[in-house]
Amino acid sequence: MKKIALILISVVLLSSCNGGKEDQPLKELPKNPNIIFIMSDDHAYQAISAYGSELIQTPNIDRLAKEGMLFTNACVTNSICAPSRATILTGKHSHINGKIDNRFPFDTTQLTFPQIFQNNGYKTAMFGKLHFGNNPKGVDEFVILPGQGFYINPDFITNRGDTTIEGYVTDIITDLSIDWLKKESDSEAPFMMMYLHKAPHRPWWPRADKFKEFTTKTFPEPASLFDDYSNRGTAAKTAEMNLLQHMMYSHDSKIRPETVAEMGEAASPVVKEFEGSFYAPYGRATKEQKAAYDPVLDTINNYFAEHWPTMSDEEKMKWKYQRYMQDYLGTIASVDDNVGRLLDYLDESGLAENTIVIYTSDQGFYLGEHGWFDKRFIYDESFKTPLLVKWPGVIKPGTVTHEMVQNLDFAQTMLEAAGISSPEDMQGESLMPLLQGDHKNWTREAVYYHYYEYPAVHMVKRHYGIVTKEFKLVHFYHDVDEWELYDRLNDPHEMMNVYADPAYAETVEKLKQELVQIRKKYKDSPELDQKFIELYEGK
Ligand code: SGN
Ligand code: CA
Repeated sequence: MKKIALILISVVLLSSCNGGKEDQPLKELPKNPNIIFIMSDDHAYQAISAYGSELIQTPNIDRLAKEGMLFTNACVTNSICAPSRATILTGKHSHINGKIDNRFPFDTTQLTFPQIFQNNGYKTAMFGKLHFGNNPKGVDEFVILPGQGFYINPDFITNRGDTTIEGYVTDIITDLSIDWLKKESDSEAPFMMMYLHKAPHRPWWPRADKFKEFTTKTFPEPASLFDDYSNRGTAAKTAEMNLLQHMMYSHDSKIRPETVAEMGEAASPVVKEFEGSFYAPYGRATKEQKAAYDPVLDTINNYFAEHWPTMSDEEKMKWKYQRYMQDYLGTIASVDDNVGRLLDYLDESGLAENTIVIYTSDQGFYLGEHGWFDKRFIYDESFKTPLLVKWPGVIKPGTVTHEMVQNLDFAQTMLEAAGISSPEDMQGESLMPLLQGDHKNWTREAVYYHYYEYPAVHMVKRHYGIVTKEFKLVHFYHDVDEWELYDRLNDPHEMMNVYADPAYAETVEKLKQELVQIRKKYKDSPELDQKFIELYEGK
């Protein structure tokens, strides 16, 4: 608690334009800035110390906040991987770019922002996880993971064919990125590089040394770990992302299938799980790599075999939460180290001075809040996403902004920063006024959200909503017809749906009208909702 208070005080002291609408005189922008767009996969803001995390220190990611701007209300349009990436690439909502979920193909005839950079004389590259397609457009060079990719000795798709690289995925993606920067440093042209981590995506396999280090740690539990979803709707109650019920012992908590089998009848519900998948990541390791994981796996497995048969549900939940955090955060420790490596290279090479560095995630994630893992919901932990931006000479160091910004805005922001005009049909807003401290030119009051992937893994029902700094109005329109309203200022953990509370009747009325307007503005409609349901059902 004390740590958070100190961080917040220092952040407030450092930031003069925090909420206060004082404008700085606008400086002339540096010409042809380089851009490094860093995105990790499923990195919750609750796991970044610049956001006041009680779980982990991320000193390197924090450097971006110290030297630049931290956004406390950055969010996504659709909290799931491939749709988030499609929104970032096209600057359009899912219902317009067509990539509504992880299953539908991405229409590659669409214009994406890297193509625009390339057409305007930028050198471009992409390293790491894209999630879809095998030939991203607009990048001179790419080395990307097929689909989700692997943590250990991953396969890659490149412009020159497929390859497998021995080592740990987060280190490899960084090596590839730094090598490219070194190679490009003689070039006169500016660059736009996408440096995209697989980590901390499930199944969480840290590098062996981090695995060893993090399994000795104990983490504070979130207040809502044992949430019973009372005062919420059907969607929260029927989602399949509860640690106790849906997190898998073998796939997630790293109990060897043999350990589970040894427990015989007592473990029968556990045996029914998707146990074989333990060996999909681990099985890729070499003999030497396995030898580094094995002693830690032995300790975890011995503890499980001894204690699991007599554990209460409460004890199982607590144990699963600790195992989850140890592995999830262990993968993040590598992300932070590697971001540090990249920032050091920029400093040493002199590139830092004219390079914009952006750090974000494809969405947020639940770290046991509401008893959950995964994402998808419009509730804050998955709706919001980390966003930190450093731009020497333009962004005032140590600035914090609470404005509502979205991944929808990224393409237009990067293009404007580079002095390139954006296509008219992009739907975001450039964040340049915020980056430059020019608040009077930032007028957005609300953002729009729409999630589609249902029925599917984790069973989160379709919903759309409008979010302002004060309120969140949500409509679960498929399977059920339920509305939810959250008072973001008085109930920041979203434990109480006040939609039916008469005290909020006027707010509901007003927000419903605004929701109709914002859906119109972004060209979403009941007809499109229906079309996507039918497409999904194969009609
Ligand atoms: C996998 C995960 C799910 C996750 C989806 C989507 N299971 O199916 O837990 O919700 O990806 O994630 S696992 O087999 O990887 O453990 S997304 O980030 O790609 O949208
Ligand atoms: Ca993701």
